[in-house]
Amino acid sequence: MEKTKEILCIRRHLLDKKTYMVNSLKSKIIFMLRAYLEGKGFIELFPVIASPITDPLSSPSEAVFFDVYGHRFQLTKSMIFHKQLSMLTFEKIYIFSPNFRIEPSEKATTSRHLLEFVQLDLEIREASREEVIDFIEEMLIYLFERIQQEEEISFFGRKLPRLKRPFPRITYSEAVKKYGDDFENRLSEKASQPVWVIDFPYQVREFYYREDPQTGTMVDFDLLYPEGFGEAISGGEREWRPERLKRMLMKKGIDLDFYDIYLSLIEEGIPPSAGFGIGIERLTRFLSGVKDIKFTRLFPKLPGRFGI
Ligand code: ASN
Repeated sequence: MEKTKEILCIRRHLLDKKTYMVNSLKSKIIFMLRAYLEGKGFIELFPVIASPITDPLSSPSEAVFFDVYGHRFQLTKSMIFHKQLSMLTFEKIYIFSPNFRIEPSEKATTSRHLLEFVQLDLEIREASREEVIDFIEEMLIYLFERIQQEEEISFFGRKLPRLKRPFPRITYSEAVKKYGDDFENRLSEKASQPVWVIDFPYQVREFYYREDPQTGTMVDFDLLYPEGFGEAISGGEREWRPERLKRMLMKKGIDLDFYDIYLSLIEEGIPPSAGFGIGIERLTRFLSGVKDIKFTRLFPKLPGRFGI
């Protein structure tokens, strides 16, 4: 009985005009981003679906482990380590990378979490945080200006903000002081332009960012959408020196053995780099103005809910 209801829901979702329009907008967004990046000399890589190494993430998210040929694999939570390592081969890369993150089931009602989503992941050899921030602002202005002309935007009656560079910025500690720990939603609700949050402390961030020895904070960033749409992007400069990476892992109380494959590769030497990931479904959600993230995929899987 329950099953029949779920099957009918899937069918209704596939036949919904909103699903059609949001997904055709998503397809155009992907086309435009790819054209932009190819024009800037980036190389597209294919995603890694499963690997012995993946992002630990800073928010709670269970890993999916399985053994293959006697080796332990995980489903990719983000391709951060592969992006860093690919800097040995190429100078500028991007990937439309599927991520699988088991978020707590309470997040099913946030209307912005999916168990399975795609992020556009970018990495640039020898880049600084400032260069990556400039790059993102230019890329988003290019995309917003072009996507505005598309019929899906008028179908949804969406008025996109006119982006002006530079986007406003706030440090993590200022954001917490002004808006409290849950600054993301409040800051995003008040904003009419995308907002950078920079300089996160290592306690709330993944270990792989470079720590600024002057400030003791990470050389990183998040970008928040305006109008209450929340987080868009996270990224920053990476730590590439094995000694500092190990020190950071120990400071965070993480067992070095857990990252032995990654650390062994880093010990052989990799170039410094900076990069970021932008969630494609959340970008489509913002551009369409359709708040419920389920419409951004034909086969959405919300945390804790059934999906195919
Ligand atoms: N994509 C992010 C980055 O490049 C990492 C993440 O998604 N956790 O820093």
